[in-house]
Amino acid sequence: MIELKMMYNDILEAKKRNQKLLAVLIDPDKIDNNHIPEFFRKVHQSIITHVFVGGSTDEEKKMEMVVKTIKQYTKLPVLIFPGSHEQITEAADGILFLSLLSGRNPEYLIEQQILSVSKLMDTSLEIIPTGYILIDGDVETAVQRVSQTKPISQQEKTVILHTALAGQFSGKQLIYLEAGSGAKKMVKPEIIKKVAMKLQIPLIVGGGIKSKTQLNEAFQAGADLVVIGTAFEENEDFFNEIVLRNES
Ligand code: 1GP
Repeated sequence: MIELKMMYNDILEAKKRNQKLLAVLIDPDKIDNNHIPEFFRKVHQSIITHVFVGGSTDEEKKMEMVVKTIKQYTKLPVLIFPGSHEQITEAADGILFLSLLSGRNPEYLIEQQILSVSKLMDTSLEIIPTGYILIDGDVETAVQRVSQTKPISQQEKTVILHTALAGQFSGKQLIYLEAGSGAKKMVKPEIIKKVAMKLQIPLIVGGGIKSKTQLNEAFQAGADLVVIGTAFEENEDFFNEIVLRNES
């Protein structure tokens, strides 16, 4: 079978054109299915380009239902961002196939990946190998609790850079610098810049980004795609604030 990597190619093309991408992260545990149509009306009025769905946990097993509903209301690419293999659903367009490179827990480096193969081997989901790097956002995040790994301190800039490059050299197609959902501090722009200057593959940045100024800082520092979840959950008017691109 010839593998068509359409979504990944679009991300690469956007990077070449320096066109910045923005994903809304939807946590199936936190969204009410009935609210999805209204939520997407706002998404479509904003500069959102991608929809990520997932969370560290999916306690009510709502992932598939939420993704199916989202697919009814948007043509934006929907990628799952799973906290475990149990969250994988074919209803999405693709999956960020994550390895938690900042941690030393084999469960999230390879075990969950092996457990997901029975669902993924015959799937039409586009699989995008992603190096996931948890960085200290000044609060204990769900990723930290669930994965039982420690984030890398924002002081350890060289370790962060080398972890990202080790991911690229191992064949990851994306690197995700993650301060964790609800982080008090986003990944510092100087860290984003240091990684972006050396990395050749697209760079995703997320966690704790709550204002248009922070969003622009992340983009200017070199993030190709920014992920925002909590700020939209807490205030959907934020979609209006980010309608226009180059305004701070
Ligand atoms: C979490 O990076 C995402 O995986 C988004 O974080 O919820 O803090 O925006 P926030």
